[in-house]
Parts: sequence; structure tokens; C-alpha cells
Amino acid sequence: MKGTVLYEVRDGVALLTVDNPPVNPLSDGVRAGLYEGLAKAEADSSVVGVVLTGNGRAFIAGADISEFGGSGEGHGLAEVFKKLEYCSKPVVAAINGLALGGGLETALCCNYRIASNQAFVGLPEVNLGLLPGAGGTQRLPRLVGPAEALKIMLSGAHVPAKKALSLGIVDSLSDNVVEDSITFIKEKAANSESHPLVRDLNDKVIEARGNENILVEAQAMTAKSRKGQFAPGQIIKCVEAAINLDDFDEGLKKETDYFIECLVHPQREAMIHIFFGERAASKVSDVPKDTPIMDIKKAGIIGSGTMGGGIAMCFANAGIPVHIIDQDADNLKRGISVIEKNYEFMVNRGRITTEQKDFVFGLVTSSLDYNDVHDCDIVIEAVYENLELKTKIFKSLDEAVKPGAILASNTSGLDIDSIANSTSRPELVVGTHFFSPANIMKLLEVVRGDQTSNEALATVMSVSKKLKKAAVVSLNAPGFIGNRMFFGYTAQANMLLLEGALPHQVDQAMESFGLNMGPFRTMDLIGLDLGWRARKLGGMASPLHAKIGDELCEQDRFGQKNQKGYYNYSEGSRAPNPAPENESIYERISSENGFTRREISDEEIVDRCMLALINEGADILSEGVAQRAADIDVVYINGYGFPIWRGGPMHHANAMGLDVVLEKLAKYKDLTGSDVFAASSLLIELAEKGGKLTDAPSKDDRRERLSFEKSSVANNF
Ligand code: 3H9
Repeated sequence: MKGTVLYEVRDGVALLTVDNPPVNPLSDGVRAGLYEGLAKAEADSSVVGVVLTGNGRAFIAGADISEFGGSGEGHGLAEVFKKLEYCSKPVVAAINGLALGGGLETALCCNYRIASNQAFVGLPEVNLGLLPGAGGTQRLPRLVGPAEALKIMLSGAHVPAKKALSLGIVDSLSDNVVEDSITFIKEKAANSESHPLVRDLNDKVIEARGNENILVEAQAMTAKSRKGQFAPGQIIKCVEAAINLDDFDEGLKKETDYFIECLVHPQREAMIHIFFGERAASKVSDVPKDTPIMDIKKAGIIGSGTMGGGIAMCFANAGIPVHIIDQDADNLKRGISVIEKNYEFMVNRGRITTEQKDFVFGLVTSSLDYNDVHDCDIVIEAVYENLELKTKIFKSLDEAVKPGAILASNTSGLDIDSIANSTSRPELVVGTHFFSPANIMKLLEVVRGDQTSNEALATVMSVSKKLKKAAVVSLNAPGFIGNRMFFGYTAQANMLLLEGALPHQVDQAMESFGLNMGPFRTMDLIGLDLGWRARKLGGMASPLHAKIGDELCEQDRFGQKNQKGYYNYSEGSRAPNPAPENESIYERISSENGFTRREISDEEIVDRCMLALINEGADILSEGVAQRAADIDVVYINGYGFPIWRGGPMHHANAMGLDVVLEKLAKYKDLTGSDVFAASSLLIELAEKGGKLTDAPSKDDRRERLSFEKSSVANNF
């Protein structure tokens, strides 16, 4: 059994402390401990009341997520909550830290709730494709009103203690939560005959009856932010039941039915795969757990452009002082003012207070001299992609920055080993590929060079957690993980265009599949001219898939940057408008390259774009560039707008079945004759065993097997 509940009697009060490190989920041992602890307190006539708290930083972080999909042994949560709610002695939840999901639901079954000033509460089940299935959807609306409860449940937000108090989720705050709760419950036991139960507080739900707006607004709130997700609609139906049903237990039954529908829905498995995947990605299989971590007290950034400024904000937001260097005074001034404007925007939107803005912006300093980053523990170079320039900068940094500090490059595809070899400390050089806008996008690809030390890697992984990034380690190989897959995906979209599909058809098909943005809108956003210019400079011919894009550039159509690319754009707007004038170009280039344009179905579009991702992902895995299949999914979801509810390309392949993936690859290889659809050997190997991509064997020899061929991704961007 996992976890336990410590029991002691202090001053006539039973103190039940949930002990299931690190965050006290309600595993089978905890459920048993709670049930038995409550029974013991009830049976002990010297006990007048019960205090329920948690050990360490959490009160209770929810149901044990690893148990979902299993058989669910021992006491069920409903049984434990019934025991708690109908305990013959008054119970106060002493919320010492995080009370999330089933954790907050536990507290809502107690008569009273006192929270520490540092606590957070919330019902984030929606992020796992679930709903609060242990009474949360029925009790929270009774405490805070249906509209507010819907906001909390549909956003999955962690509500800070002060706000929880103002909303009425907790009754009071304390700096000494356990001791104060003991005193409080003794006093209540002595002076009150009855003790409140949230289930009996009906005023707020009755008041909402007949007010259609509450549910309509909730639907509107999720239509965009949780597009394609199943659980939000289920949550709304639960709250509708809370509003309209007179009998609380009837509402609970509805909640259970809707919860089970979520539990068996494939989105739940996909989203929990990503929850554990993000946590697994932060662990590097061959870096021992006890590897020393360097203390990062100050960071330096080279370059004050969009990326440099965004990365600086990440450090400042994490409370780490950051110094920005630029060689050009005007650029630096502009860059710093962009950072200030970003923070002002956040204040205006109510995301941070003016005091918080002053604090974080106060952590950002700047100058023109490399020597001013000499005392930084990590320096991240964020200038434009040019190996020669980066190598030069690293030479200067190596001289200017104190020994022992990490030097990182924010490159999206250049060879980290070449950069590292220009310094006297290659073991301290690492790639940190942030995604734009760096202060918002969650993905961070951490590129491990040939000589990067375990300490440097472990330190960067640890600091990335402070920066609230989903960090994934990639070996130093062309395109790393994300851009290598993206290359194959956009190339496939371009092949579909050559064969007869139109950009808006491809985009609509992929957006209906769940992507935030279809490939042609994305290419217009990035700029069509990057690859075209690189090819021109290098005297290279356009590869087949780039023929149309290059021709558009020849006609001065570079994408959003000059308001015309695959689409047309109005001044100041990112909304794509049709570009019928391009159609004759598509027809001409198709015919020049021997294609007879044909009708292409949405199914073929989605299949071919997805297969390009899956097949490349399988190669990335078999080469050991990514440690595990879930890492690739974490990259794609956090950096490329892939829908979380599909669990990432690798999970999607597993869900389809690898035998089906192979059949489809064979079909499209026959149809197109393209090697893109020649199945990866790993897919064949795993399909033969009836396995999944998550079963891919680890590669011990992976670091020897790779070489960096700079040319292979240069063509795409
Ligand atoms: C629920 O409650 C359903 C009910 O309504 C109805 C039931 C009928 N279970 O994230 P961290 C592990 S659904 C199992 O690195 P942090 C995590 O995997 C649940 N394990 O720490 C990791 O393990 P490892 C609703 C869990 O400080 C370790 O704990 N609750 C759970 O950055 C440390 O986690 C949620 O959705 C769990 N519930 O963040 C909350 N939670 O060391 C989910 C964590 O082996 N959890 N672990 O990698 C979180 O959001 C974050 O973990 C938390 C701490 C904010 C708590």
C-alpha cells in the first residue's frame, strides 16, 4: 500500500497527518489511513475533535493519478469521504500547503477549513482530462457560487490562500495552521452543538437557477481555450446538475456518471501520459540522481532582441537577477523597453500587481560590456543563428565569465559541439533552445553536447524547473527533436500542395484534427524567406517540397512579415485571407514538376502529415536523440501547438496501433513513391512484437552513433 496517515492525540484532539511524499496524493494507503484514523478518533471518548493536515509542502495533491486505469483496491474515495463528512466529531482541515483536486475535495468534506498563508487550493482535474469526481463539482458551487466554481474548475488554476479566503473556500488563514486548528476545533467542540456541512449550503445554487448565462458563459470560456477537449463539457453538466437538482446526493450520482465517462475517454489517458511525460523528461537516464547541482544566483543574457528579452523575463519571473548585454546601445534600449512594456501589459491585464512588476523588472539590469556578466552563474547567448558569430561570442565569454559558470547557446539547430570547442570549458557548454515568445512558451530543448558534464546538464534541468519550463533533453543532432520533426511535417504539407491540395484545405484539416495552427499559417508566421535566402546564399537548388514556397518568395511573398505569403494579411492583423492570385503559381509549379493536380481528401492530409511526424519521431528515438517517446510528445505539445488531448504524435501512433501505422505508411509509399513513408526500423521492430513506441529500448551507445550534419535542416528555415 502506498502512503499512510500518522495518528496522534494532542490536547484532546486527534491529529491526522497525511504522509505520502512528496505531495501526499490519496493513494490506497492514505485512504485506508484516513478511514481508520477517523474510526479511531470516533471511538476514543477523550477525543473532542479532529484536525486533518499533510506532511511537507502539500496538504493533499489529489487522487493518486497513477491509479487511474487500474483496478482501484481498498477503501474507495467515496467511502472515505462519507466517513469524513459524517464523522461524529467536528473536523477541521488544516491546509498546510497544496490542496488540489481530491485534496481540496477532502477539505470540502470537513466542517471547517483553515489555510496557511502559503497554501494554494484548486480543482485542476480538467488538465488531466477529468472532472472533480469526489464531490467537487457539487460542493464548490455551494461555497463560492456556480459561476466562480466553473471558473476555478475550467481553468484548473491554483488559487492562492488569500483569494481562497475572499471567495469563501477557506474560513481563515494562519501562520501556524496545525496549532491554530487544534485550538479552534477544541473551542468549536466545546461551544457548538452542530457543525456546518458544505452539502447543506444551498443558497448560492438556488439563486443561480434559471440564469442561463452562467452555463453559456462557461461554454464560451472553454470553446477557445480548451478546444476539442471532452472534460470541460462534462464539468459544465455537473454544475448544471448542482444548480437544478434539489437532492445533493442525486447531483453526486450525476457527477460520478460524468466522471466515469471522462475516465474511460481516450483523452484522459493522453493527458495523463503528458503529465507523467513532463515529469519523466526532467530526469536524464544516465545522469545519477545525486549529481551535484550548481547554484544559479545570477544569469547573463547576450543579445537584447525578442529571444534575449523573453529569456531574461523567464529568469526575472523566477526571482533570479539577470543582466543583459548587447553591443548596440539603441538595440539595448529598445530591448529593455519591450521588456518593460510586456510587464506593463501584464499589470493592465491584472496578471501581476504594480509592486510585482517593479520587483521583477528591478531584477533586470543591462550594459554594453561582456565583462559585466563575469559574476553570472549561467550566461545564455541569444543572438541570430550564425555559427561563426556564436563561436566568436563564446570565445569572448569564456574569457570574461568566471570559471565554473555555464555557457549556453539559444540555438535552434546549430552544432553545440563546434560552439563548445571554441571555449576552454566545453564540459560547461550546453544548448538551451527556447521557443518564441520565450517568456510564454513552455518548451525548452536542452541540447547535450558531446562533452557536456552531468553537473552542467543536471543544473540546467534544475533551473528550467524554476523557470517553469517543460525541459526535454536532446542530443546534439541536426534540428534537435522538434525542428527535425517539423521539417518533415511542413515538407509533407508542401508535397500535398504540389499534388493538388490548397493551403486553407490543409490548414483546416489539421486544425480540425486539433492543431492550434495549420502548417501553412505557421510557415507564413515564421517567414517563407528564411530557407529561400539560405539556399540562394549557398547556391543550392530548391528541393521538390520547397519549389512552391521558393517561387512565392521570388514573387516577393514572404509571409506575415510583408502581409503576403500562402495567404494575404491586412495591416496589423494575423488573420489569414485567401490568396487566389497564388493558385496559378501552384498549378504552374505542379505541372512543371510532373504532377497532375488531384482532389485530396482531408483524411489523406491528416494521415500524411501525421505519418511524417511519427516516422521521423521513431527515427529520432531509435538514434537516441530523444531519451524516450514521451519526451517527443512533450516537445510537440509544448512547442508546436499539438493538442494535448491527443497526447502527442508518439502517443497518437500508439493509440492507432503500430500495425495500423505500418499499413498506412505502406499505402502512402505506394501512392507517392516517397521514401518519407519508408517505415522506420524501430516501428517495424516494435509492431512485430505487438509493442508500443513507449517500449523502445534505451540506447546505451547513442552518444557514439551521432554526427552533426549541419546541412540537413538548413533547407527548411
Ligand atoms: C483527482 O484528484 C480526481 C478526483 O477529483 C476524483 C477521484 C475520484 N498523484 O509535479 P512535481 C508526483 S485527479 C500521483 O514534480 P511540483 C509527480 O508525478 C488529481 N503522483 O512537483 C512527481 O513524481 P516523480 C488532481 C503525483 O512541486 C512528484 O509527485 N490533482 C500527483 O512541481 C512531484 O511532483 C492534480 O491534478 C498525484 N496527484 O508540483 C495535481 N501529483 O517525483 C497534480 C504529483 O516520481 N500535481 N505527483 O516524478 C501537480 O499539479 C503537481 O505535481 C504539484 C506539485 C503542483 C502538486
